[in-house]
Amino acid sequence: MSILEQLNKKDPSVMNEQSQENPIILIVDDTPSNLQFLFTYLENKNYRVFVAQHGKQALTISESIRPDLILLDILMPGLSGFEVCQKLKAKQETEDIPIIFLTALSEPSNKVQGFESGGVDYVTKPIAPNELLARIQTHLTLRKTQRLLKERNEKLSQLSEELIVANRKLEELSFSDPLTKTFNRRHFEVQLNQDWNRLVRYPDSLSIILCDVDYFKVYNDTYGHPAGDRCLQQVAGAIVSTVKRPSDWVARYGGEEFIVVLPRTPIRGALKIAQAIRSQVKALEIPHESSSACSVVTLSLGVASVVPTHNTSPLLVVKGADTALYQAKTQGRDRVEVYFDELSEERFNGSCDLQGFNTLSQALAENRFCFYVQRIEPLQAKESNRKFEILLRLLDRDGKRVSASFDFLKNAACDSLLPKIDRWTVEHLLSYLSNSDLKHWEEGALSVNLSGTVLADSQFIEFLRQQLERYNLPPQLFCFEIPEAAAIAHLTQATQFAQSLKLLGCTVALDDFGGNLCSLQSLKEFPVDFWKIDGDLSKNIETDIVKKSIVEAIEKVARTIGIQTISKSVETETSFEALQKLGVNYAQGFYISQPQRLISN
Ligand code: GH3
Ligand code: MG
Repeated sequence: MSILEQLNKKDPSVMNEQSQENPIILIVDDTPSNLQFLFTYLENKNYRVFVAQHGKQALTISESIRPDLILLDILMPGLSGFEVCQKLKAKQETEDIPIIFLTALSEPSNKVQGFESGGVDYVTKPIAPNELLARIQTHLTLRKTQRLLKERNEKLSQLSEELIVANRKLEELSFSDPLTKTFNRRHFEVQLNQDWNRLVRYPDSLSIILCDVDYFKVYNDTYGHPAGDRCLQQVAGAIVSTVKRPSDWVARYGGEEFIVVLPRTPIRGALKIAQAIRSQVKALEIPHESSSACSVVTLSLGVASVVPTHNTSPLLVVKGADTALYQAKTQGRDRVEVYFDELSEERFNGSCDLQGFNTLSQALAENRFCFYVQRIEPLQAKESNRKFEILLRLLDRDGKRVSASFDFLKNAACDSLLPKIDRWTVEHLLSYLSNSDLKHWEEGALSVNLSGTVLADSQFIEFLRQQLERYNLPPQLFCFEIPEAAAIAHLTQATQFAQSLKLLGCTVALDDFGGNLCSLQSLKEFPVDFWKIDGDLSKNIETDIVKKSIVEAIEKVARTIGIQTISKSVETETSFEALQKLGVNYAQGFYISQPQRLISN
């Protein structure tokens, strides 16, 4: 057996005794006595030692056992130590093994050559064992440190890559809508304000297109929610591909509403783009068999344009586009309408506080409403059934009720938002009731407020019928309240609307009745079941002789024509008793009960 075989033939039991942590050293020397001496010396120092007698062997063993350090003789038959070193350094697997040259050559030029070929140190023969040991230990420690550093660097660069990816994701999340990858509602506001401020400086016009998918709710009902999601993605894709300028952008404004913002684009350009978007979406040919507008998915679009100024808010132009969109909807859908009227704060102030408009449209997009319920108490013995009025309240983003001082219905007396609120109310209330015990509610027990704008919504009655059917609820449960002022302003429409509600099986009340005394004459033939007497008439009725006479007159006419009366805002016992004496059928107000939260959603 050669010395090499003898020395490298490790007894497994001996190897196991040696800690696997102990460093491995490979000794390469063509002189057997040198090998034997160094082998014994280093093994006694607890290293795991292997030997090679020439360069080729050294390369083979290095590749298989990957030593932690190599002691390499220079002058050997075949490959010299320098050549072996270069070959080891040229391979990725062995390049970082520290190599200490062992030789009798002591010329400085030999040492330089040794370092140039990749060695880390140089020990001259005859070898002083202590010196060799010190050098071995130093280089092993250095190597260990370098390895740790390398590992840490690798980990660090991996972490920083992960961080970059995570940051990108976070950015995308905070900027974009996950479903359609367009900007989200939050970013829409930030970006719109930025564009607005930039255009104030030029100045130049800014146009907005609001796009709403027609009959999307029934699309979901027909094809399922996942198909609805895919449809929204396709529609978003078509909109994005139509707007080409780098400064143009698209955001998801609500569930199935998109907003296109076109800086430095006047109304004519915006109209062309809106028409192109409408055609592109139609060209997708997404079947929509339940749409009354077309056999494929279509959009209604509203366009508005304005030259931004310091004194105006960007919400003005959104409001204009929303008004135009509303027109597009009411005129049959699948069309583009433009808001041509002047866009000024004064114009909208009377009907809609812009801040309120924004608050409300966001709340709608995020379903931030809840229901309260207030009792309506019978005043006369013959009236036995209790009634309740459903009141809609706005919630902030933390789910807390927005203070009562923010009367969102008055703030947002905007034609374009109120129909959406009416539908939201019907759908969510019916959905809630379908999961509750109907024993609590008697016939006609639940009064639900509708806005005046509902009178112009030709689809509302059909929508209500579908919802009643969907949630399997008896129409007789509901009494819908229509504001008196809207009924007077649109008497013919209001009459038809009330008749349709009654045909469905619901009852109807006129809200705030008597606020305008002319109404008595005009509304006496209006087909409703209840007059809800204006709350102002109940206040101090016990002492105010004029109010008393008005309510008495209303009550008499009502009784004559078979309509029942409900007094609102009854706050004291004395008013309650006075109304009872006057023959009013029901009373509602803080004296009877405070509104209670009905639903938490
Ligand atoms: P209109 O023609 O008047 O616009 O009626 P519409 O049914 O399109 O509008 P409505 O506001 O009554 O209903 C919008 C529907 O959009 C209700 C909601 O379920 C659906 N929707 C909102 N967001 C998503 C969504 O992310 N995915 C899906 N599939 N549907 C959504
Ligand atoms: Mg829609």
